Amino acid sequence: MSEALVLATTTGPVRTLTLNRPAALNSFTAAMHVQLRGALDEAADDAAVRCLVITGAGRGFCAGQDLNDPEMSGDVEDVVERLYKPLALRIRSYPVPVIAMVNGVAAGAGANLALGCDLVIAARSASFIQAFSKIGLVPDCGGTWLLPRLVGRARAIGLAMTGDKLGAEEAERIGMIWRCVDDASLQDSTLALANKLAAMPVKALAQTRQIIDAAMPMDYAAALSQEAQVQGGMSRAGDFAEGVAAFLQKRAPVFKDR
Ligand code: T3D
Repeated sequence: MSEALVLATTTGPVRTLTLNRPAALNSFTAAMHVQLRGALDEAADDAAVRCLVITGAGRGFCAGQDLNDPEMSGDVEDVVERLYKPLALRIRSYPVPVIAMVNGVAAGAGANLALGCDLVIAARSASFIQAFSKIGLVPDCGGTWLLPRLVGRARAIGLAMTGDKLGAEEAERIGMIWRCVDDASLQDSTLALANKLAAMPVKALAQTRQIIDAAMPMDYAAALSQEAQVQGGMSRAGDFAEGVAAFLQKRAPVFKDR
């Protein structure tokens, strides 16, 4: 049997995927990419999963590409195109909300994997490093798109050029991540957030992500038109009827769409 490089656990409606190469700070090999892709597909196909959490085993979240992996000496453009790009796109179009639970250092593609998730919750001891510049590369796994949108051009350029470590507290302060919490409460805080999202109309949450991203290059009128069109679709789905009925009947809603 092949080594479990990605562990999947389920707690109610929440599926947690744990990158599992702790001795190398969960850095990516081609094999780990394949297992992560399989685990993402499996969770997406499981109607009982209503929120996904991605985290790392041991003291790190993910140190990006494994610099010892034989893929490194191959065609790097092909590796990025074939492995990192589909991963980044998959998370950005996932059918349910995706939370990065950053338990430790997130470097290179590992940092941008986290930043591409819908919500990033990090332990106070965790950190983010755009490590690419230190080894003569440029940010990938979505970093060039994500960073300026999250923190503005000045900070994006500063972080990407210096490759300096940014602590979780500062990452929260500058709006790069959703929350920084005490290490001891990371798991509980994440599960509470994941359960909260899982109980919401997750189809509408996934659509919210889609249209916020799509609106980035649009003018105001185009964004308003997009909202009208997608709102029309959402209003015909079951969750809308349930949400309104629950409100009028003064009861808790039970959302099912995905
Ligand atoms: O195909 C392509 O390459 C294109 C794709 C590129 C995407 C990228 O992600 S490029 C960026 C790759 N990542 C890095 O450059 C980060 C390298 N790692 C570090 O700079 C440091 O490890 C950290 C700052 C992340 C953490 O430092 P520290 O002092 O807490 O830990 P450490 O001692 O450096 O690492 C612990 C172990 O993990 C160590 O192994 P050892 O000596 O105990 O056997 C170290 O070699 C290993 N490790 C950490 N990062 C990687 C790694 N092994 C392989 N690849 C890594 N990226």
